[in-house]
Amino acid sequence: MNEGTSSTGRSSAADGTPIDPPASFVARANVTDGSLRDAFAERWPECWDRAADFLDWTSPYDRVLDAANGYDWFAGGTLNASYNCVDRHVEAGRKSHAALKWEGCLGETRTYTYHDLYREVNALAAALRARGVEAGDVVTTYMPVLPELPVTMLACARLGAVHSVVFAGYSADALAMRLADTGSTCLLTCDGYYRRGTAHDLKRKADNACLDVPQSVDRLIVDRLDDDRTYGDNYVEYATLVDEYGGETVDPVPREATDPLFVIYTSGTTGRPKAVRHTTGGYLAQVAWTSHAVLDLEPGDTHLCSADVGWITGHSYVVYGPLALGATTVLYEGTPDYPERDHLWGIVERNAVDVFYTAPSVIRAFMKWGAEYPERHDLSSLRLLGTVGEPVDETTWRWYYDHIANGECPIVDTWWQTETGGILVSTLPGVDPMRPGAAGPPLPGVSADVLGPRGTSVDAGEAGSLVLTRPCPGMAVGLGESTGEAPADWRYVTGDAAAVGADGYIRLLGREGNALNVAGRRLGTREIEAAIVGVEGIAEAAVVGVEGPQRDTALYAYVTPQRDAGPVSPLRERVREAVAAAIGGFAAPDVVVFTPDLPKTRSGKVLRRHLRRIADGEAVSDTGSLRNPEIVGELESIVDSVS
Ligand code: 6R9
Repeated sequence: MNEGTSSTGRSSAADGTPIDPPASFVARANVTDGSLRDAFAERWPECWDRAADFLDWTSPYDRVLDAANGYDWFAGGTLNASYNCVDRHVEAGRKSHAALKWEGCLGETRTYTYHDLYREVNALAAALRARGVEAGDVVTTYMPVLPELPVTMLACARLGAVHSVVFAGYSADALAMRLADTGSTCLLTCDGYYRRGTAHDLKRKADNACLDVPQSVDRLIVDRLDDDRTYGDNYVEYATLVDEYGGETVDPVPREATDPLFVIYTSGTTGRPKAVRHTTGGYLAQVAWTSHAVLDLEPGDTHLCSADVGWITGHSYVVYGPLALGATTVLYEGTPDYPERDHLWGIVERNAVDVFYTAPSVIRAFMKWGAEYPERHDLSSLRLLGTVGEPVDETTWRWYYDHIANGECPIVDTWWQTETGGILVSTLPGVDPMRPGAAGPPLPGVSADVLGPRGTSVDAGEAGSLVLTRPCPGMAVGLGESTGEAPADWRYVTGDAAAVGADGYIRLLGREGNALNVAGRRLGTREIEAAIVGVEGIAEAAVVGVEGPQRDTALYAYVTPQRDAGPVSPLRERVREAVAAAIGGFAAPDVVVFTPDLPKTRSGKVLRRHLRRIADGEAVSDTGSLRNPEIVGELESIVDSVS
């Protein structure tokens, strides 16, 4: 199926030359105006009204950007996100169109039309209101990818409550920290979930987390496992409430554009995750606009974003972006290779998916398993493919283009962060040529620069630090800073290393500081280290990410046991368990290296770049600044023997 069927220049990029978007795509793309970047630049910041136009406002905003009071986008305007994602599509006569399609881990399917979604969001909002939830309150969710999760997010938005979605892979401790930090007094969770066909308990983790927080928490529970378990007095069943309040409607509460829509925690540079707050107007405008301009979604399209709703990618491009535009969003609960390695492609075929958005690590896994799995399926419904979360190496890009795009769909390599809310760097798929390995130019209205150590722009092609030089509507509250006159001197240091080519395309080179991206998930090395040094018998730990040949990242933990700790082999498991307990199993290090010492400067700073090189098998030459240079040779031989 994939051989010789296309004349769209499948192999033309072998030498790094750009690939034009296929003409068949351009002919029907949402954005085909090549002068859009210039047009936005001339009218900045007013240009962002184009994004706001994708929303229905209860009352119009006074100004696109008010820099006097921090950075208030669409100040004075009011709107409701639930109205924008649900009601207006029902009112426009699209009530019988599918809003959500869900595929469960056991092969179950559920479809919610926009009308079904309207009913359930209203019923749950009525139930939450009756339980005391008001505008501004924080409601926490802790569940896997079930339809009840977006329903809850939208029910919160309807009331003006702020949601805090906690990824179900996080541990009880991680949930407790988030509950305590927001002071949230309402939690929606589920009894458990299936992974690779096996049931896992979630309620026990939720119970433990609630025991660990000062406030009392009202708990609602979804029955996912459908077993005989009873939940006890602390829980009310989601289904019972939705039944009881079925048929009730709740008027969407108008929110200021600058009011928070949700809070999400992400790894920062410290040992503790940080709370990132996103606004109702600016965030929703940015995700709706980028879903239109970059993901090319239209009402009636079916979109599959493989991210878990618990991450920002799921918030923006499983839930808010596609639903704001009236598209159909496909949620899948499982893993790409269960029950078989063609599982995702089966979902694409069964749902005639138009746009597919995933992480490079997922594509690399498919590449390893082989082209026979996608070849089992008719993928001809696909129109556009996207990647996010990590750099894509050229080999992976080309495999995606040849075997999934069949040379007929453009690929957008989209760069953005939890903090930016939506995509900021990408090609416009109907306008810009693709350059495998480079994400693309900044989107219209977005300004970025790559700075060297002295804070000045580096030459084309040189590596430096990626800095955003203008704020965007989707950015988190309080992001960046102004050194002089705002917004002209506004800067946000992204923490990513990058280089810009003479063509203006940004090539991402990886994280600079203590945050890592492993399989598309953001992890803080400081958080992992904090968990490891909590293990009895361990004195010190340093965690680094090491890039593999295809730009996938492996986690190495260098661990120094206390002198009297005894044999180290039992410690290895304890290290992994401690990380699983503090954060979640997905954050456990791939390699644990025990060492009598860590390479340190005279002032006692651990030199992580040496540790990275050692893990990479590269020679460390610049040991001059070390207090203990002899440890380098020792570590090289230890790593040699464990990895
Ligand atoms: C959306 C998301 C953000 C970090 C970011 C960068 C990396 C994201 C990328 C990319 C290269 C891309 N990243 N997109 N690197 N190319 N297209 O992933 O948010 O979890 O906060 O991670 O992911 O390092 O700084 P988040």
